Amino acid sequence: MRQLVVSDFHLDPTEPARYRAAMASINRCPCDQLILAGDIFDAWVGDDNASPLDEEFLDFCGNLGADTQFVVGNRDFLITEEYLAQRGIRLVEMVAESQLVVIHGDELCTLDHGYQAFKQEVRDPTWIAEFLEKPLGERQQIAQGLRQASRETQANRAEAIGDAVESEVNDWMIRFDTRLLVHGHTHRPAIHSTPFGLRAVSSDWGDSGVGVLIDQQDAQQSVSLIHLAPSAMTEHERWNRQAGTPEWKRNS
Ligand SMILES: [Mn+2]
Repeated sequence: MRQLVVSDFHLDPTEPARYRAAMASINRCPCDQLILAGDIFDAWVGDDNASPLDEEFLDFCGNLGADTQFVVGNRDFLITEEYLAQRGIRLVEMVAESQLVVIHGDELCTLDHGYQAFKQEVRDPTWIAEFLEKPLGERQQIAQGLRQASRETQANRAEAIGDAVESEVNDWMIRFDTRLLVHGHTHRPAIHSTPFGLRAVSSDWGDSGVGVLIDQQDAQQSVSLIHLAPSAMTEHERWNRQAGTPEWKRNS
């Protein structure tokens, strides 16, 4: 069983070439299951605003392997379960399997107080219902304002504020009793060895990016960083663990 986790494409219909690059890149890494870990789209102001490119990309993902899953990010949390189901994709809050937990990753960035307060506000069902009732043009305008504000905040804040907080990582691994936590959001691809297991982070994307590949064989689990581009796939780092043992070993 090979599961590929990718995130943070930040796709935007004004850049059609990036959709093609994303699909060609994903095609480079055959897998049994694709997990889209959030911020696939740079903005999602309602399913009624989906572009033909958005639909083509989602149809492609939904037709890959079995049970493609979509974990929402902070940019595309308004995408709906019904809309994704029509494209063969299952919307999930997170992937929580015994051997693997996948989240978008913003949950771990608890030093980013401004963002966490904003998240609480916009995830409120009343806020969502009111927002979706607004005309499309107004929703697009609001989203554009929020993106601009987010760019300015990110440019002006300390590096550490946008990263995962170690104690949160530990808490998540203990809470889900997992040895492998995978996420995106921070745009800092790496595999970190932590006291409770591995934390693997996927990248954001330009024409290429870094995904996380989890390979589950009978008695062994492996995880690696996979650099994916339309023309090539390169494995960067691989860790293995024997079933029933807590310890990960780095192989390459
Ligand atoms: Mn994000």
